[in-house]
Amino acid sequence: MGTSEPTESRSGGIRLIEAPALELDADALLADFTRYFGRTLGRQEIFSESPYVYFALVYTIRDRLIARWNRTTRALDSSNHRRVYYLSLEFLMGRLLTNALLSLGVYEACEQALQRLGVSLSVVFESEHDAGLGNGGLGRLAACFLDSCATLRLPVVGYGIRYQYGMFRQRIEHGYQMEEPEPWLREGFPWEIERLEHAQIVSFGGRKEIIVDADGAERVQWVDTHDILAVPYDVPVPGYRNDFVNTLRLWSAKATSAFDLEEFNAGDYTQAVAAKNDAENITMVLYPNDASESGKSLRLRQQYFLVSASLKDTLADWTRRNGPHFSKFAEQNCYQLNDTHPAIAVPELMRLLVDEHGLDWDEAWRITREVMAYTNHTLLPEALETWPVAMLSSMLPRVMDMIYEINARFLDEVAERWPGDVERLSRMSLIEEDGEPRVRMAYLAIVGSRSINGVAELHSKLLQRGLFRDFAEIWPTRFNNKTNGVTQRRWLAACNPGLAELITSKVGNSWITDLDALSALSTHADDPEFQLAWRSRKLANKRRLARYVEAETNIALDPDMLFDVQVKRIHEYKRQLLNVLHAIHLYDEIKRTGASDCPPRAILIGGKAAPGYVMAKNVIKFINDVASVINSDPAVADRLRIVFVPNYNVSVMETICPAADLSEQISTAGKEASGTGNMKFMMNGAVTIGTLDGANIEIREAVGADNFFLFGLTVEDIEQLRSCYDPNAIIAADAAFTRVMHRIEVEHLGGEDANVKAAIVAAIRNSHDPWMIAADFRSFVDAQHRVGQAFLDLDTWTRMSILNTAASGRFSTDRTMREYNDDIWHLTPIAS
Ligand code: HTP
Repeated sequence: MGTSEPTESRSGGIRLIEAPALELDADALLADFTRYFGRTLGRQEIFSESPYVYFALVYTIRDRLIARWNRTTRALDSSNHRRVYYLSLEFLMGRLLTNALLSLGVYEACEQALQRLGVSLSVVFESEHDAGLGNGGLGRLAACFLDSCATLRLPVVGYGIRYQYGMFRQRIEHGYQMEEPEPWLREGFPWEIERLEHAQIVSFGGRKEIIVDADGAERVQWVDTHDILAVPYDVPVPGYRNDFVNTLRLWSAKATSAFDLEEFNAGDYTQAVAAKNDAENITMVLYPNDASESGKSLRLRQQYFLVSASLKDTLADWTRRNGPHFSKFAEQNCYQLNDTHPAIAVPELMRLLVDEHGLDWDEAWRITREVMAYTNHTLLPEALETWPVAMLSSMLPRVMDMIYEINARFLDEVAERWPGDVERLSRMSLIEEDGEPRVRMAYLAIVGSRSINGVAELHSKLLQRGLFRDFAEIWPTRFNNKTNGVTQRRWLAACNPGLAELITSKVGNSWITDLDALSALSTHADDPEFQLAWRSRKLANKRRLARYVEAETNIALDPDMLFDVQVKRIHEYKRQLLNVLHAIHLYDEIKRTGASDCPPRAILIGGKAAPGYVMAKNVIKFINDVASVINSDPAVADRLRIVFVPNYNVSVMETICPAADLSEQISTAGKEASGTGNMKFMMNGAVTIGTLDGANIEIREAVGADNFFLFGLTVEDIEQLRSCYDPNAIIAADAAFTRVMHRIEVEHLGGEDANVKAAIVAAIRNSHDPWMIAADFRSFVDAQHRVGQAFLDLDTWTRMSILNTAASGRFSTDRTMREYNDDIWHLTPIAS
């Protein structure tokens, strides 16, 4: 038993107090739970679905996390550990409760405690809103990184934005995507702690003024600014059973009281209130664009708001611990930029060091270049951010000065190395000059960083050969690869307890923190008894998914069908359309020949389209229209089903990925930087059908070519074919493809909306189709046929499934984070 007295300690002259330790057994949990439920929340009626049960449980758990959190913070504070700040506009955390229970090791105790009250823990989980502060892969990757860093005891702070509206909720109406706001904070977010004491001011607008300081030196000041208050909300990020808790700090925008007062004094009440709204707008909503830039000035404001508040926060922490001395700053700090979204950190750090902390340019630049590291996530041209110089100059005049100066000095360096190469200068300039001048944020990030990485081997190679070639030529050693991963705590242990328990019974539980341990499963891949158990877990997961799907869509799925799944953002390059063409092909085969050698198949597709992405929304409508024809045709009833799963998000994936037999990763080669859904599926024993793209290549290498269904053109094939690509000839030469097009064009399959149909047909038949759907049709259909044959042989299939899980060790973010740490961060894990 812990003592009931609070303990006192000191840190840098400040008195600290800590509440007595809390026990983790069912009795202690129950006592706290009932106190929170009955007293703090003032509730009596208890039932599993009650949001107050959820709240009381979170408070009970949070208390236990806070004790560990404080200890971690103190350990960090008491020594000058090197730290990493992960700057990201997105953290797609999903739900936090299951993860917290597993990390603390109180899952069973909680279950027991609640059982005594007649409450079911699994129902309580459903009360939690997803923290959907991200679009897709990029944001979820950041969340998995945090989980792994905490588990590895690495001092990494996540800095992000506390959007009031996260990713929109998707509803399907008559086959169309409808977007609804997601006010996930409305009932409160019980995990967070507001830390007003760490609020920062972020400035916009204004003008520059030259002043002469006390030493007679001229300095530039940024004055008459419009100031906004950045208020941090901290979310605990627990490591797995290691009493270590990192921080995710999310900033929320508030009007500054000074600003309000000024307006009030001027007697303009309504203006003051309007200004408050204006300020708070900054963190109102997440931009729902995945892999494309919005170009909106509010988005730039969000980026700068996050960056400025976070840098100021870290500098304040530094000076608090070290005084106003920066000679060791670069040794002890590192900022990892998650894509170019926070790239404005480069000139902002320069501004803060030079203007606010009085460093000279060279010293400030030495520091900046040492502490920044940049991760690129995509080669798609539409995702490469540029901001108009005019917009930056009026919104952030002093930051724009810094960019000009960085550029001038950088171009001098280039000119010195390649004298007279004017072409190269304009190619590499941070400012794109043709048309309206714009700042190239990726180049800014590269010039200001010591490390630049891609997210899978192929992607990193293509970056260095293509997009960033000039930069790789000057600074070859700065470029590196860090293949993405996913955390097995969420994506196997928590979401697939049945399989997790079976795995542990065979190979022990070390895989939870050492995923390579799964490789021991491969020796059991042919064991009939183990295969049977493996299949029974998969079947149970498929039943659970079938129940979910039926509740959401009214479509009944037979769990014995092959569950063929493609869930991800809807994007042309991901080729959901190719998937539908295969579905129509199967339909056509079954109708014409009976296709008696093919297993019954359920094709599940899910994902959100950016609200302004017309073609992606067309694809959703088309999928739904094709599905409604096929699903209502009695001739194929027990053979083929197509489901569009609405509102795909983190929690939905937790039900989907344990139940998948087949994982579709069918992007046009060279377009998907990595993919991470592919890894979640593999870990849960799905077999992949995929192109040689992104991390698929590494997945195939890990599991072996025999356990992966490869199809499609390679990056090189695609480059070659592009100039002579003739989809109409491809269709005409392939009888099956011709029949598929006939079903669409002549029989109007999926053609309820004529405009949608026309757009879809035009895309497939377009000889400039960047995604080359028609080029891969035949090879995809053939590979899918091989999938069907393999699935009919249950033993073969189960073996492949086991081997996929067994080979997934490399795709843990624990490995990814170790690589970041070994090559870029160089952090020392904090001792327990
Ligand atoms: C992307 C890519 C995807 C990656 C993911 C995480 C873009 N973030 N932004 N991501 O589309 O392939 O897996 O790196």
